[in-house]
Formats: sequence, structure tokens, C-alpha cells
Amino acid sequence: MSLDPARFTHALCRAPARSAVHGIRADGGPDPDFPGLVAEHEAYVATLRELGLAVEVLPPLDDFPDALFTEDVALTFPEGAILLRPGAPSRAGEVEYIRAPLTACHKRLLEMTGPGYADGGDILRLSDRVIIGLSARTDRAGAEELAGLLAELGYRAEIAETPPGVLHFKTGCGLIDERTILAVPALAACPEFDGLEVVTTPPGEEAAANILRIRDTVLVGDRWLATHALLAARGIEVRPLATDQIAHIDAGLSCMSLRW
Ligand code: CIR
Repeated sequence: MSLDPARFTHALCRAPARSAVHGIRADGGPDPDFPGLVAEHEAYVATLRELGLAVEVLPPLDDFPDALFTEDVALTFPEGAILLRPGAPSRAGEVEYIRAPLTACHKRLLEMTGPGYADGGDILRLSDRVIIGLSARTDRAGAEELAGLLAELGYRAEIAETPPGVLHFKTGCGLIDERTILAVPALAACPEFDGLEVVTTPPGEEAAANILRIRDTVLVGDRWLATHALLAARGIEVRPLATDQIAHIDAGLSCMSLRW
């Protein structure tokens, strides 16, 4: 296992389809604006490229409004990839569309067969292990099957709880550096964070927790100024990105790519 989980060289994204405005949202809020959604996605891809990643952008899938969130359908590592079983029925069919692109660039492709479910948004990679968060999308059977597949690739997994009301484990936390987690207050005491420093999101900025570290830069939603200041004070290179439109469909920065 690599020491630094953020030393990525590649990313796999998918352009938003027009149907993306109908993506799942828990609170039944308004649709995002399509041109705004595309602009956020394009800025994200450009940023990953600027940070040195080779980024492949797959074509949109109109039948699957949430397919731009490639993070949820697979896990990718230098050693191989794992096809997941997303917990939302409307997203199950996305997996077949990521199989060929992953086969093309991974020497091993493992696959969940069920009956459990797991979404990539519930998986947090640390330097020495992988945390699988149980959520409305990832059940215990899925987490246990996934832990077995991770072991085949040489990764140790631990299973954690996601607080009620938080869509995915990583909706509520992200890696600042190899030893430090940014987490919403409800996740700050997560026992699986033992041994790590946990920094909580500033009041009112819980939505900032879904940060994405790429090499030495941390991508953060551009509205979360107190979080920017908190990270900058720790010597972190912060890259603010607009997330207003993807937030309408319950997504954040990690969701829009698979990375390895
Ligand atoms: C969904 O509910 O599946 C999408 N609307 C949002 C997925 C966000 N993905 C993530 O947090 N990894």
C-alpha cells in the first residue's frame, strides 16, 4: 500500500448528462441549473489536470442522471479496481458502463456480487487502511464483502458508522493530510479515527467536509471561507471550487472522480 493515499496520477470522470438535473436529492429541493452544473464539472476536471493528473472524461449517460458521480460505482487503486453495488436502485445500472474503461487501465478488476450494497462515497482511504462507512447506501453485508475484496488487493478495511442524515461517510469527512481528517462534529468522535488528528468543520460549514486532497493541494467548496482559513493556517494549499449546483443533488468534490 502506498504511504500517501493522495499521490494520484489518474482520474476517471463522466460528463454530466442533461438528465443530471434530475439527480437524486434527499430533501426534494430544486433542480440544479444545467449550464452551471457543466461549468462546475469542467472546472473540476481542469483543476485535476492542472494538478498533474491524467484525466479521462467518459461520455454522458442520459439514462443515469447521477452517473457523473463516478466515485460511487467503483474503487480504484494502483493494484487494481473493484466494481461496487451502489445502494440506490436507480444507480445500479451505472456499473456496467464503468467496467470497460476500468478494464482498459487496471490489470485486476474485482467485483462485488451481492447481496449487499456499497457506494464509493462511503469509502475513505487512509495511508494504512480503508474505512468503509455504513450508511443508507452501504449495508453491513456489502461492507463485509467489500472488505474481503480489499484484502485481495492488499488493503485492510475497518467498518464505521455514518451519522444519521449524512448521505455518505465522506459527505461528512475528508483527508487533510495523511494523519489529519476534517470532519463534521457528528463524526469527530468516530472510533475508527483513533490515532489521527480530527479537525472539525467551522460552525455553519458542515457542507465543507467533503474536501478532496490531490497530492499537496486540497480542493474545497468555494463558499466555505472559514474552512479555507482553517486549512491555510495549517500550511495547506487550498483550491476553492464552485459546488453550488452539484450540492442541489447532494454531491461534493470527491464524488466527481475515481482516482488512483
Ligand atoms: C446520489 O444521491 O447518489 C447523488 N445525487 C449524489 C452522489 C454523491 N456522491 C458522493 O457523495 N460520493
